[in-house]
Amino acid sequence: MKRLFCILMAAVLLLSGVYALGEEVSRDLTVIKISEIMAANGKKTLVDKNGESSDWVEICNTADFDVNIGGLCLSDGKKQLEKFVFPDMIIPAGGYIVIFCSGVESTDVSELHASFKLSSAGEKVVLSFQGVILDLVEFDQQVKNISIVPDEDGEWVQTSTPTPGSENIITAVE
Ligand SMILES: [Ca+2]
Ligand SMILES: [Ca+2]
Repeated sequence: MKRLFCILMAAVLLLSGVYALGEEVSRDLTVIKISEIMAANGKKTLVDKNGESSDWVEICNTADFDVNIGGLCLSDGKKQLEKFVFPDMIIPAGGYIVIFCSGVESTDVSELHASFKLSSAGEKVVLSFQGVILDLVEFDQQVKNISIVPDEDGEWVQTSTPTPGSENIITAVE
């Protein structure tokens, strides 16, 4: 009887462990936002693994829980939303990731590259999931080595302190 109890307890513990593991990573993609864009990267800020100063987009998990962003899509327009599809990967609570818009796609999570480029003359950045737009930023002519970020009211402004992969800092552009 005691042995049976032990087996039952082990099964309960195992099952609750599995449940907890499954529960840890959210699939609520609405908490993922576009947090920074640099469409005129001039090597001063960030270079990719090929040594190129590819433009980049930063996205942020605004929630206090981890999110698996697999299937989330990034594009430079509304006509074709699924230009880049994120692989299964987790953005920790409050975390940031960078996607290079180099034109040569790579879904290797160590360095993500989208198949499209951003025009420094102005374009859109669109985040979507299964055809539903979750976030969209439209920008006009960009200045070299200056990124754009949302201010506290959600208005997109220039900053002379780009922060790819980390919390934004807004400093005046001279
Ligand atoms: Ca483009
Ligand atoms: Ca940033």
